[in-house]
Amino acid sequence: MSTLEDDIFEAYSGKVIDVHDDLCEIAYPIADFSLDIGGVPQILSVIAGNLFGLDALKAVRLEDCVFPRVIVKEFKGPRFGIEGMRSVLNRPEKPLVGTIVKPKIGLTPKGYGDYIYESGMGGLTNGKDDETLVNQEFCPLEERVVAIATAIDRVRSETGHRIIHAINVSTRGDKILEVAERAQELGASEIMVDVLTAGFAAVQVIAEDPSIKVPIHVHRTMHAAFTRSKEHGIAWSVLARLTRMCGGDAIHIGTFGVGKMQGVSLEDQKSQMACVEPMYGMKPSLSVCSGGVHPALVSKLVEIAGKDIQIQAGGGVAGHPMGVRGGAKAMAQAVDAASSGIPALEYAKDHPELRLALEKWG
Ligand code: CAP
Ligand code: MG
Repeated sequence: MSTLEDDIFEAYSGKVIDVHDDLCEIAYPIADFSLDIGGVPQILSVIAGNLFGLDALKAVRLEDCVFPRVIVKEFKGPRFGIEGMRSVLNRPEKPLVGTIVKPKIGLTPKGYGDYIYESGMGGLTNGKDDETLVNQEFCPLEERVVAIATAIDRVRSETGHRIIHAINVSTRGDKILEVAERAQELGASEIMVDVLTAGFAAVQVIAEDPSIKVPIHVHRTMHAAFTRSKEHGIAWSVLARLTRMCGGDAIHIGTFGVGKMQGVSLEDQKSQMACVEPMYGMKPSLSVCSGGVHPALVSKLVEIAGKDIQIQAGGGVAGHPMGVRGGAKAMAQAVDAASSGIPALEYAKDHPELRLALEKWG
């Protein structure tokens, strides 16, 4: 005869569904989750909580997770997603191509605005703050937003070309929405959140607030503390999927081992899938490939990841022998070549900026 404790255990405990080699599949009853008050923090406490510290386990890694409709429908997901970002930028097919403003910290708002102006004139579609920059004295957020918005307007009025820039608003939870609203009011065309340091709720509160009308770019600074070890931790695909559910329009997924950051192609492919896989009608997020990228790596990235990505280069733009505009042109040319299936070396014959970039980095 089963006791009350047995019944509770049966109803609420996770069940091992399958074990193959050292991989174990576990299913949790839906009753374990508290979605209205709780959400992602509570989901993570169930599926990725104390087990990482259990004395009895030498190491354990959460490799992947699948959520049923009943959980997914509690989340709104991205408002723009891939199609929405493409439509904002009037760029229907080619990969988006962006920069991270370097030096990553230290530029004044004026220097920053000039950088974005040059990037836009060179043909980039996206700029973003570095994760380390928010509201330092040398580059206050409000002044920076205005300088960047002015630069973006100048590019648009002089050439018709569109570029947006993500302003990093990562801060304490009770202030982040206010900061995002203020940034938008002053002209921010995209908002950036560092999801692991600011929290999933930080992305969600901005994405779901009706006053915010611009896309959200999600950086993953600190992720390697969870993801780098293949023995212990959490795969980025799990956290990327949750970020998409919380409303991230563009999410960093790595460079498939091509750039400077430690990365494994298969892991990054899983993360890209988490951004785009069918999810009960939820919009797909745009995968952002960043970290040590330069024009010579673009064709490889497009070959692996396809065109529905945002390719970014910070040093790979600023380090160009012809300066930021030359670097921006070289990146944009590399993306044009890759999108048309033309080898970069051949395309470079008629494009001096790309030629110089390939000479430097190729
Ligand atoms: C890239 C970057 C990003 C990395 C992080 C940087 O700059 O802005 O933080 O992309 O990696 O500061 O390093 P560079 P990931 O283009 O100059 O390398 O996207 O994998 O989280
Ligand atoms: Mg950075």
